[in-house]
Amino acid sequence: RIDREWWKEAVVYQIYPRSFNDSDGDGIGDIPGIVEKLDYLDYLGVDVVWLNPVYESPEADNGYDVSDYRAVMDKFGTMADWEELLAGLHDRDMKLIMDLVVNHTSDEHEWFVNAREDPDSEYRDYYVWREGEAVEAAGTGGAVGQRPPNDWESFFGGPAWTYDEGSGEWYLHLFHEKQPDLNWDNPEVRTEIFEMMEFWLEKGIDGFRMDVINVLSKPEGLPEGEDDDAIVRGAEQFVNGPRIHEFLGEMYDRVLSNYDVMTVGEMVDLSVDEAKRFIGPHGDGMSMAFNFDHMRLDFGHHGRWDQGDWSVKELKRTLSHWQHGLEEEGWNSVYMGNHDEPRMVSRFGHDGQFRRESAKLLATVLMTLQGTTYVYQGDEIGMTNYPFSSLDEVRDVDTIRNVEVARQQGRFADEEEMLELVRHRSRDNARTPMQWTADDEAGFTDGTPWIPVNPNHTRINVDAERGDPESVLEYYRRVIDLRHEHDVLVYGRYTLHLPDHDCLWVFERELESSGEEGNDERKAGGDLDVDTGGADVDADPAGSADLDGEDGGTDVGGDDGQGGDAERVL
Ligand code: ISL
Repeated sequence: RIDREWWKEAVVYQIYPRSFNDSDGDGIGDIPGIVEKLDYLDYLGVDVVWLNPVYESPEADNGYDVSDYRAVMDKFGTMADWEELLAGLHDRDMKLIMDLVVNHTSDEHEWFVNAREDPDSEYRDYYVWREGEAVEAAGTGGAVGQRPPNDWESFFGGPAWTYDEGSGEWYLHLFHEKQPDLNWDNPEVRTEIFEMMEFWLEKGIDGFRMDVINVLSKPEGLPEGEDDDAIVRGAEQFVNGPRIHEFLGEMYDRVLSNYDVMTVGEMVDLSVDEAKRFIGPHGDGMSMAFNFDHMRLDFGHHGRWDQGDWSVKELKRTLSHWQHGLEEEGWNSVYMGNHDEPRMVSRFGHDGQFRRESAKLLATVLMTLQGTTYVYQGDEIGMTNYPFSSLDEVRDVDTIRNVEVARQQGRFADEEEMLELVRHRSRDNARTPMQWTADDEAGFTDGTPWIPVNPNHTRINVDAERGDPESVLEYYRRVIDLRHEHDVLVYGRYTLHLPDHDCLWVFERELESSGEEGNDERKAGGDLDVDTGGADVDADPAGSADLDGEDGGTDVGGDDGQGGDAERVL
């Protein structure tokens, strides 16, 4: 029996508002700009929009440093604009999920401003403050200095602690120093966050994408890092920390369980077994999680800021591991790129001669695996990495900091080697403006964009793709439709064939008919040609050749000529 949920059947489209569409010519995308493109989203056929943070923020980390959770950032528009966006999506039968960034706030949030100014304030304990350790500062003739309270590192490079002159204590920040970590052990903090979530849920949103949600709980005593292979020093101490399930369980009981919403937790360093403690029947009520295993395949010896090789075999092994792992329990989030990763066609495909083909192939992977599918803006037209020729073109703090760390470690033979890494790894590859047209600035803005537009926008843009049956965009539309038409693509069991083959990734999806009344369109056959041995994946003859590709193997629907009542895809 199919355990149906609307969010399992959804195709989610991720919008990075800064880079989507600028309506007022200030060079920064905005909410009215998104509203202008609602018909485009409708045409694409997606069901849910995940909006990256649009809250008030000084933007040390492009909105992941929130200074007011209940206000929309001026540059992005007003609350009225946001309400228009929500209504516009709902009118078109689409849903909206918001980014929930609650591991940290901005240091300009009033809680932190109070906490820093007045150590006796009730807000002090909203954050994590500790005294440093006294040390003999080398070469200073015996003067005593201080080292941070422990050796944890920030994800953006350098120590996870910043010293506060005023109070003589240090505060914890797993990310930028302008992103102090909240103290989730404090019940007041939890209540504040839960009330804030209710504020947005009462406005009618349909769920949350939860930023780094599995690092909220820090162990008592904040022990030093022990694992030399950890993603950052100390990670094994705060990833899935001691009270994490208690906190998320409380969030579910007090808030989320009262609404019909979807939640997707972004979880660093997550394994299949750990995932089941967050999602599924034995979890904390969360719908699904983003894991990073396939995003780490191309890490090098020094981790993320080092380029390694990946292979198709490893990719299919990794994704198959998650497909099987969450088959009975839990639910996958299927994604191959987002605002923190390089462009998927450049990373897992080919962004030169075979760009179109590989973008379509990757779209096929996204739409035919089990799980909820996520499409990052621009991937639907096969946007590529940016050809950085100087660090001046980089805006991202993560890139700038980590390049600096690698430079200090003497890891670059020359500038070109550094730029080569940036061209592969920088988050800014995915943050260049959406390419709407071949015009100046790709039709993104009438002004000067906050980050350069990819020069290939003259070739790769929505205008050029729209209506061209060979285009990546039209392919996305068809394959999204196909997924919507066939339960087997959403719920069907996944079986991998030829696991050891170096370049073929062959898998099967299979679903027994649910046998429910009035559900005929979900059963086998439907309006599809049945098992004619090849180009029968699309009822629309004009489109079928394209979906099928050149190997003629795809086959959706049918009783397989054996009289069974099942849907099957190979
Ligand atoms: O891109 C990375 C930087 O090292 C990732 O490790 C990333 O920081 C991690 O995936 C968490 O990402 C999320 O939280 C960050 C924010 O910068 C990212 O944009 C967000 O997706 C801090 O809020």
